[in-house]
Amino acid sequence: MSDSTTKDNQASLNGAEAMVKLLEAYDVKYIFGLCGDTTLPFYDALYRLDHGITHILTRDERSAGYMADGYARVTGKVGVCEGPSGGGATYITPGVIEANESSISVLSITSDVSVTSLGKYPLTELDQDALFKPLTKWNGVINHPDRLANMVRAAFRAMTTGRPGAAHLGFPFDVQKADIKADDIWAQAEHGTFPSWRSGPDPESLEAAATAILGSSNPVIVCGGGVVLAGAESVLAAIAEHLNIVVATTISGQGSLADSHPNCLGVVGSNGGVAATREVIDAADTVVYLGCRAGSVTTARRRSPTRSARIIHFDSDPMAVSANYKTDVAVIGDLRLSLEALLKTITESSDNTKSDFNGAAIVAKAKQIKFDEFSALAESKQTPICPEQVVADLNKAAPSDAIIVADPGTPCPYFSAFYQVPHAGRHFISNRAHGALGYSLSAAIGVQFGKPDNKVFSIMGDGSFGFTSGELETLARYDLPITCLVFSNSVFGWIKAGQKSGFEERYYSVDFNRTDHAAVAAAYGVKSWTVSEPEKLLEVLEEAIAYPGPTLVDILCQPLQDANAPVSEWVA
Ligand SMILES: Cc1ncc(C[n+]2csc(CCOP(=O)(O)OP(=O)(O)O)c2C)c(N)n1
Ligand SMILES: [Mg+2]
Repeated sequence: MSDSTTKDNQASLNGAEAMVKLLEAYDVKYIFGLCGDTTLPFYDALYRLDHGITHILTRDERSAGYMADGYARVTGKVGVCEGPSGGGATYITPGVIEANESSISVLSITSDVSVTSLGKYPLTELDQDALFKPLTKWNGVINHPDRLANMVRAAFRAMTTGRPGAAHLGFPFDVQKADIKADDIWAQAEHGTFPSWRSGPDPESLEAAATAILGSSNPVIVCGGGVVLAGAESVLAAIAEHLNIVVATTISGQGSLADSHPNCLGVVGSNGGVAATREVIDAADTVVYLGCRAGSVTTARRRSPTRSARIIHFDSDPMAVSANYKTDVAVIGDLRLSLEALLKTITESSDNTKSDFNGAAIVAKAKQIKFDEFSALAESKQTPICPEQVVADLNKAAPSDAIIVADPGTPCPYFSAFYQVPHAGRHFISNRAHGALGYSLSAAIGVQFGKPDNKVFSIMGDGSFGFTSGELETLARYDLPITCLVFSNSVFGWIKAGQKSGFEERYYSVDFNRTDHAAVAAAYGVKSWTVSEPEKLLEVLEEAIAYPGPTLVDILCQPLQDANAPVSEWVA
């Protein structure tokens, strides 16, 4: 890059170069994206400058968004994706909205037609401002070079402070080529990670929460994604142990406490919850939500907990509190700061007689019932292979540092309910905001770039495979040692299960042909296996995990509508 030093020393640089320098200043290490005409100056700046950023070429902008999301979830750094004007901008949107609704900091940059050509019908013209407005926490098209640096800083500030979220910057072709003053290139560095600029709770609300919890007879904690997001796992464990209280989670809240922790009840709600764990929530006189929206799936459409339970809700976003349940005590603030303050308050409380809520015993009883039923099926060796066996065998074969990325369909409820991770932290990821099929492979790729030393799995249904198979090329090109599992059942099984349970088995437009997923993977250069015999599964999984490159295991599986799925409602 011979001219990069010369350019770096100039008093002005062009817009594309300024963007690269700003991203570098925010310590961005990866950009996931796909090229286009209006992006040429930006790519040229990435080519010429010396910046320490690696561009990961994807095969679809949807994947770029999901990769940035997966990367951000495991690193706590802002994930960056990019695509071109028009089709690239419209294709990148699913990852942006998924990240935004999941409180994950993802910056999407889409190039745009020149500001001066607007209204003259240039190819790919699109009102990007309007498109991204409902999908992001903050968005804007950089319509003047003088606004560039400030808008980039605003995007990072918005993404990482308060409730984290996604941002979009439209980047017109002529602004990429326009002159920018070098002295405007600076970053507020702490906005490269999230959550940043944490703020603590009102001490009075905290006192009220502590008093309400200690005054309960049968309280439970339900954690959403906020605990892991805030890095509050160890203080939560200390609270759980001090109070011996039951800790349940939502699907997104997995990892708040290790699955092996005696107080960890596991996932509750209509997807991933089972009757035995739901009973624990229904029996609670107080439910303490931590960083949780208490939405339709978590609460089984507002039936669990019951309306009579007292609700205490901790969240950094006041809009999530009291959205579904009248709330007795709201504690608004960063989860880690709030829980640290709560721990201090309850350990200093004189009312220590009430600080044993018998949680470990309640959890042990419910889990015994849940896993007795699960193990019988997992060990049944029935054909087609039942999802229980897939979870159990992977749990046996996978290393304990594994990170599982699961698509909707069979993977999400089964892995949420039954896969046991012996550590707290981000070991399970699923796209719970919109649940779009085809998320997991790309998100797993982003995860692997963020956590190069962890074993990463993408678990998908065959419907999801159809959405994402092009990205097997990316997997092969970067030679990432991710193992993909496909639940092959030749059906959009989740929907068929809904037709079975709610529409008297009037099966309509849900079945499709079997694809030889292993052959498709092999064609992309991914080592693959097909498994139809239950006795072979564990051995193949072990072989796939030991293989140093990308692998895929295609499993002929019991269709979801016939399985004993941990799902109580098929319509969320
Ligand atoms: C993009 C998108 N379109 C439609 C849906 C609705 N949907 C939810 S689950 C599901 C079926 C999933 O099928 P598959 O991936 O084969 O998994 P299975 O249920 O068969 O295990 C569908 C169509 C969705 N979640 N995302
Ligand atoms: Mg299927």
